[in-house]
Amino acid sequence: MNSVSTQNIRFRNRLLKGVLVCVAAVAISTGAWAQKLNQVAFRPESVKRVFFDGNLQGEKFQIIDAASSVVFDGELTKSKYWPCSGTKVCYAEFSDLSNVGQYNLILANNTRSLTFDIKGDVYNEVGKAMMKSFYYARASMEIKPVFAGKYARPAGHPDNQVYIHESAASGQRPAGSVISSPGGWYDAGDYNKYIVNSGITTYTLLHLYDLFGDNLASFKMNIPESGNGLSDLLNETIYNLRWMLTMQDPNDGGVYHKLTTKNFCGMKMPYADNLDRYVVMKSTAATLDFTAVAAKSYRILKAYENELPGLADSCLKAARLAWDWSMANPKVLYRQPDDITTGAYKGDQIEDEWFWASVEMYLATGDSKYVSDININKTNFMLPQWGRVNTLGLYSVCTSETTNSLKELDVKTSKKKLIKLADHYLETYKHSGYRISIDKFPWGSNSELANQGILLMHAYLLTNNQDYLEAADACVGYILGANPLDRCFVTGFGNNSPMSIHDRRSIADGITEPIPGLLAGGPSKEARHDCGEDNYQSEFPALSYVDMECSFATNEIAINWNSAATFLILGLDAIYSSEK
Ligand code: 9MR
Repeated sequence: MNSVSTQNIRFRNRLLKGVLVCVAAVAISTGAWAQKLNQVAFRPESVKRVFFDGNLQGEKFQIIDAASSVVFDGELTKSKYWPCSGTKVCYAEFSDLSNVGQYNLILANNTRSLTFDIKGDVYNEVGKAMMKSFYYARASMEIKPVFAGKYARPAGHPDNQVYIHESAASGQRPAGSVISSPGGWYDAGDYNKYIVNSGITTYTLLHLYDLFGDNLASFKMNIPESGNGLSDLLNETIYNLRWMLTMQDPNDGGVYHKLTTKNFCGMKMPYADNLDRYVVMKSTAATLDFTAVAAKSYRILKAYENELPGLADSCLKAARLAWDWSMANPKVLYRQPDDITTGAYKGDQIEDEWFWASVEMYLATGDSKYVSDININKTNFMLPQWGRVNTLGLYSVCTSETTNSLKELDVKTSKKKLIKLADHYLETYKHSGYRISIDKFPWGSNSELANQGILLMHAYLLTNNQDYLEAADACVGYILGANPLDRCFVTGFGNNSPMSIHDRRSIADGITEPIPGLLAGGPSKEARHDCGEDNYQSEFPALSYVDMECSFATNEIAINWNSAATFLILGLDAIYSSEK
């Protein structure tokens, strides 16, 4: 920490007079050049930056604690243009300041002052709320006041009478016949349930537990299963896993791509949507994603045979059956039937699903037949997203306890590949005006960023290089408010978070505040027709966001997005806690 000189004390005394006035002014300042920072609180170990208008470059700043002592003095960096926002930005950095407390930051010219907190349990608090959001999204179950307070609601979508759609018809299950497929989470702002997206979501949460189980063993979040001896992270994830298992046709092992109404329902509460629901077409992508998740579940849940009798074995059995179906149907691509208009989650390229499933089957069984076609060296690994999943397999390989005995998968090369992918994002982070690893803004850009954070965190775990950890942590700062929109993207946190998310429950429940702990998709230029171009005030991708219910392109929520941010924030919490 910088030392406090006499000169600085004089400087502080001059500025202190203006502190209270400035703090009040800042609270109402929402101008384009207001400071941007994590609006919730920094963790003591976090990278701590406050971003300002580039014209302020080089200005001196001081940080004053609650006892009015100057605890840090520094200088704003040189300003730099960030093409994603079309703005020049500079920042105050005070990462070395690590004592818990409330502080004021004051600029030398006395034009700006702001308060911020450093709090030990802040990541745990936000991460827990983000994980709890999955409980609120449970289908087929009443959400009770004792667990949900004002967000309690009657059960919706029992899904015990689901029709086999024509596209999914088979000998034993002809079109129009009925199956039961209750439970699971609603995908997003809509009430449908999609295996592909459930796949990456469930894996992400299972993998979080896999890596940080010691820290998360006693994780509690007041849900019906709390206190049953298992971490609530597992309890909640298993709610969706059990639904996924019902999506497999036991007659042949194939897995339905989705369970859905024919069209999106109106903006109503779950119990008010009584449209018929169908399972639609078995696809290889869905079946392979299912295989990977079921195999990973087996590995994790076999330690809990007493608490969950038979579940791990059922998962392995289901995984084998799904694998066999995929071998017999290696490239059945999802094609949206003409009478269905809900989310497609389709892709034409499924080598990455094959990679992921192969690796997870190998790790679950030790049988090398599953990886005989794998060539790590020749595989082009991609940042994870629902349609790009090979790096999920790479995570499992690089962090598996059995890693040293893997002969078929070259673990050394696997680690090199992971680090190479992470280096791309680390470089972007280092050179970015906003000190952030994202420079492209697809639909769900906040989740893209959270997945970059997860990748960077893995690189840190493999190398112990603090640069990766810092870049991962910057992703949390951005999500909590250190972004050009001055927006904390998690509902219920910060002083400027989304109030009008595209989420049927939050729209229809008559409660002003949206369900807490939900990550808004974030800026993107991909589908700006949703609210009409005129509502988007900027052509710059990082500013292309609107807090309006109509904005499914930028203000929707989704389980895969929430799981990525949950991993990032709870993972960092675990790393920081264990480094103490
Ligand atoms: O997250 C999905 C995004 O990558 C796609 O570009 C987009 C259009 O196909 O769909 C997004 O997923 C939506 C899904 O199709 C239906 N439920 C809501 C999801 C989030 O918008």
